[in-house]
Amino acid sequence: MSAMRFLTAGESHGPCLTVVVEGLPAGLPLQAAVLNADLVRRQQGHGRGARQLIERDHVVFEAGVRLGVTTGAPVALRIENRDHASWALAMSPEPPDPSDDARQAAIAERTIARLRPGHADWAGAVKYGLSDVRDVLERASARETAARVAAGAIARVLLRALGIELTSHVVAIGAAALSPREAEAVAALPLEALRGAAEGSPVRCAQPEAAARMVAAIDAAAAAGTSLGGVVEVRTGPLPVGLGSHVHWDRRLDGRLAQAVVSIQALKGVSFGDGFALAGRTGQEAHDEFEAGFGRRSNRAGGLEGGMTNGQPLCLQAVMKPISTQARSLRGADLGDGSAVEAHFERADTCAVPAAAVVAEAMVAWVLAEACVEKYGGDSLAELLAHHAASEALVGVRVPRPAEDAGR
Ligand code: EPS
Repeated sequence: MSAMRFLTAGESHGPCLTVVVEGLPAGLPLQAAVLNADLVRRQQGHGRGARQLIERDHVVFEAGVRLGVTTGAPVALRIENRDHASWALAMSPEPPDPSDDARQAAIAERTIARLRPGHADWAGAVKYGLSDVRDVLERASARETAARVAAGAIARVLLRALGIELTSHVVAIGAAALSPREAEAVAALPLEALRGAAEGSPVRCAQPEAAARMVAAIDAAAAAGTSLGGVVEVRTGPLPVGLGSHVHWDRRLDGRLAQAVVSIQALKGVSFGDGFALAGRTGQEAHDEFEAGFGRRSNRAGGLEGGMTNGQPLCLQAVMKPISTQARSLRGADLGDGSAVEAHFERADTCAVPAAAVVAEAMVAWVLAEACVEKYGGDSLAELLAHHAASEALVGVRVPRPAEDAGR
């Protein structure tokens, strides 16, 4: 069992999202306001739909936090779905009541049979034997990413205590991408400056000219009744050496990060450092040469070698596909008889790439915090920090081999 874990529950239009976080050290300062700041960041971004005008995401702690700090018990929290007020009849856990006309009409109005290509609709309905696609959509929805961001915000508090910072920004939306020159300028920004530039942008892009092109691309897609995906990047400050491990497939940190990030709704791929561009280079051009004192001349590896952090900043990119729910519907199929119909459309985002950057940042924070708790251990924050300090003091100290001992 991993040192820390979190579970989420909740439907997009149910009463709330619920998060249970287990394995946190006691004594970690946790305040709703700190988590809420990340929830607000996730709700931002040009191209979001009308739903974000309804929601005011904020957490309510239900367990595990007392007087501003964790107690070591599981932390439970809730994020209200304000939109539930309009869905209470159709989303009720109570069985349908044929004598209640209003409720029957509300359920019928929310029932979905027209399958959307690209969504979980078809496979989910077949897998679980469901006759209403609503039961798939409600849980497959990216609304669940609000819960992930809350868990990631807790992870960030733990990382901060260890002196680890991270942020995210948008590299491309549709065909509007950072030019090579712009990408170079962004890569040269220190983490704080990158954070500031991304936070100030309507699309979390650190280059204003590229951001303007992205906004125009989103507007054009909205006018055309379609949607856009893109590429996001998560970057950290320097990390301790040796998070993760080379010794087994499921301990490799690159694999664990990839799983966590690709599990985000609509994210399709992940790369580290120079990523896919490495394929076209020679070995001379692909690696990060050492300087005297273990420094590096470059960070093409993105901070990971052999499935472990190497002390350089982590740099991860992820691609998001265009959202499958679109005003100009694709050809779908009827769940009942397979006949060709227009795919179902309901209110959706034109582009949620800026939000996906914040969610990817949360998942990366989670995996890094989990790896830190695993490496350093400790039931309280004080213990974890003491173990971390002891471990840092040992960097560069090697275990003597028996032969060396014998020779002494
Ligand atoms: C989503 C559909 C939309 C998005 C939702 C994800 O929901 P609705 O149908 O209620 O407008 O707004 O995202 C969120 C609610 C959110 O907070 O991110 C989907 O089908 O994935």
